[in-house]
Amino acid sequence: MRLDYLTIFPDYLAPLGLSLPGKAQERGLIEVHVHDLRQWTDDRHHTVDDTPYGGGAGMVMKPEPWGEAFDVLAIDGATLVVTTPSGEPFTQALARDLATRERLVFACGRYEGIDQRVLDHAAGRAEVREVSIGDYVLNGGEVAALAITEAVVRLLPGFMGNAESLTEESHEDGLLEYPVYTKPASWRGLDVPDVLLSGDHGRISAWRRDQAERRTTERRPDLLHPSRADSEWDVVAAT
Ligand code: 6GU
Repeated sequence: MRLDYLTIFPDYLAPLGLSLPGKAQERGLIEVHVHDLRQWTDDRHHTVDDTPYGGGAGMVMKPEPWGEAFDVLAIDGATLVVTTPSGEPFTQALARDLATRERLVFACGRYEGIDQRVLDHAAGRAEVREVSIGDYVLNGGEVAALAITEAVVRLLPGFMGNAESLTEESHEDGLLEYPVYTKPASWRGLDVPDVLLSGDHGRISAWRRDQAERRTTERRPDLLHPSRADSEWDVVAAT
């Protein structure tokens, strides 16, 4: 898989050379290219933003540097991941989908967003996915691109040493993960639940399933009842 990153803060993406993506690069599973968007500006100040048409607060990223970047990088046929708080939610399902692509190009937005024509233009030559990593606002898309990269790269065939840990973890079965324990069996007056020391694999499985369901009910009821997660939108839509 080839990964390109377009950003005005290339240093922000330095962690790509570390830990997980770093290992994947050493193993030849991925090839990483980070690009400073300002190299595709032509004015003395390397301007990448301008005031919004129609007025309003903040600045908008200008289309021209993006267009130059897309041409030079020949994004045709790639999947363009645009990180933005107004994107579709990033999920494990989307991570699995992106892990099947040969080339991902990340466009990391800053300021109030990227001129819409950049996305409309790119849609004619690449698959454009505007993606958000959660309902909160970051200053820019770089940290989101790192998070998406890590979730995708660890799914690449041949990456993980232990394929079982991929299927057993949170979200792969639609539930949060059960609590885990290791030695010692007693620590600071706190004991590991007896069932885990019982050696009875049937009881252990049942206990873990129950714990996962309790946790999910408590912390993420939306995962168990997706339609109820929409109900607050029904109120908004009705007004
Ligand atoms: Cl992808 N970008 C920014 N700037 N903020 C976010 C985000 C992305 N996802 C959640 N908040």
